[in-house]
Amino acid sequence: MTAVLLHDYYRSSAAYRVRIALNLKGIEYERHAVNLVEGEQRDSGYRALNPQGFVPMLEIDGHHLIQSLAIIGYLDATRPEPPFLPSDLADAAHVRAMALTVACDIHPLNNLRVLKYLSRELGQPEEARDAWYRHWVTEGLEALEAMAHPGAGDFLFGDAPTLADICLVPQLYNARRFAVPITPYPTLRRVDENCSALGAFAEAHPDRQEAHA
Ligand SMILES: N[C@@H](CCC(=O)N[C@@H](CS)C(=O)NCC(=O)O)C(=O)O
Repeated sequence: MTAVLLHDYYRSSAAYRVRIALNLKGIEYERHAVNLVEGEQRDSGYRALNPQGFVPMLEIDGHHLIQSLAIIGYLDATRPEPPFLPSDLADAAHVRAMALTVACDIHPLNNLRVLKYLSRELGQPEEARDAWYRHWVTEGLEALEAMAHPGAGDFLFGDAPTLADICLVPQLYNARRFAVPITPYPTLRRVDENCSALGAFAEAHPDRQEAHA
């Protein structure tokens, strides 16, 4: 069988999601580090396969897959165990809503290229850029804490990790990295701790990646 190859960057939270998903499914993979700081994502060879020039990109089953949630959806559809969504459709919609709160409403406002645009093109000082970052993370995490509260068990929904946890853990890693307080979110912190106790999450952590690139 052809090797599974993940194009990623150790600190990319979108790539971190895919590392967790691959580990939870027990899929062995190799890593190709794309150094975002050095602009390797803009190389023409890479962009020919991924026109957005982002990580992650996953080579699997003869495909080049992009967009972390699309990749994770493919993994869940082709390798159903353990499932990333509950079987009840309304519960699954709730788990997806929590995942999308992170992936669509927090992360896109705060990733590197957006922060760079604020500084370079819009001439915003560092304090304004940091305030922007904190504002959107805080607003998103507050909502997520409220969404999680009724259905959370050991994880954001029930007692097994789902797509929502796969998105939560990298986002909290980012929040800590940029010194956004997370003490107001007891459910999110407890779930994050439970996730981190699992090998699949722990081994996906940026500090555990061999090449820090
Ligand atoms: N929605 C995309 C987001 C991917 C994304 O923003 N990746 C960032 C790293 S977290 C990236 O590659 N940035 C490269 C750049 O800004 O040039 C996904 O979920 O895969």
